[in-house]
Amino acid sequence: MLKRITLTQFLVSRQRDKSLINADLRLLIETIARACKGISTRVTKGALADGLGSAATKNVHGEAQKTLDVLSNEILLEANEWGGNLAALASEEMEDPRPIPTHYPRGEYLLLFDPLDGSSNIDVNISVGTIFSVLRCPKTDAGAYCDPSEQAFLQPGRQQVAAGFAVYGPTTLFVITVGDGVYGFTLDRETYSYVLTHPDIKIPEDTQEFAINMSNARRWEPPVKRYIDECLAGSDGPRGKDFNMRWVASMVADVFRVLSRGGIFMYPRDSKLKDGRLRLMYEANPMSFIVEQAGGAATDGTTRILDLQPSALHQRCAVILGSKNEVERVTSYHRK
Ligand code: AFP
Repeated sequence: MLKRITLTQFLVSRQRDKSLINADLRLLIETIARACKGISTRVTKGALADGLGSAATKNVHGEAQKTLDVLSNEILLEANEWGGNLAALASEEMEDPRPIPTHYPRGEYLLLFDPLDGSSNIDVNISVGTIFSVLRCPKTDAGAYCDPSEQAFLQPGRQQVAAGFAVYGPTTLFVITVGDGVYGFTLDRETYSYVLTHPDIKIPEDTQEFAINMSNARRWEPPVKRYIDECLAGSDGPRGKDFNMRWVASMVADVFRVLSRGGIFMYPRDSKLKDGRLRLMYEANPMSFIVEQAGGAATDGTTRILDLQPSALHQRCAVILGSKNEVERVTSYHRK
């Protein structure tokens, strides 16, 4: 039986043997992974823990019910504020970045996350997840860390030093990259440690599977409509092969499927969502870093997502990512 290695052993190897990460970044990733165990436990309890529903409900103690989004956000904030490796945190659930409290030491990294992505699927028992992205806090000319304001976060995705996501599904998976490929870990619920089960994930360059919310079809721009129509035409059409479709409406689940067996995931801009739906800083950027590290591609239709210069923390962008040859085809249609 192949001896499985744990997330900690994997990170120590990246720190000690490859000098790819330092102790602070290793602690950060381990802390996020541990927080995701806590979120996984709450998600898995579901209705048993009154974890569903909106914040308007009351739990058995008559306390104001918090949604899982808010709870997940709090779990990640509390886990990450004391480590001394972060200057600030930013979350989909918080309008402004949260500087590390002054009674804790600050460090060189900026952490961004979507604490519970796909949360509209919670009540219907479909996989959800957590997405995170790590940047370095810029320094002043004097070498001091900049004030971790929103401006400090507005770096293109190619500046990321690490990214990852958890999927709370039939198994709890933790997928990361620190710049030398993509590695997937499964939470062993007997030992409660993450075990490497998907080493060096690679996305097939071709696919016959697309993921898009078809209910938006009437709003798509011509290049997207052309691409999907050609997939739907199948073997009788210009592609000469049949295509399958999947749409979980949880980005973490759709992206993990693309990592596992290829595919193209699309949330394009359209006549209603003129900037797309997904958030650049803590959904598109981390997922694009991961997809590129697995040999795939990620654009907004015309530009590599990791090259987009952000202008606002919560800005949205179009996302077309996955099997390289398909993403390049869609991007070429946008350029014609
Ligand atoms: P929620 O977190 O509001 O459920 O949105 C999930 C998401 O941001 C992303 O995970 C999905 O890919 C996408 O939105 C689903 O969007 P549609 O509901 O429009 O299909």
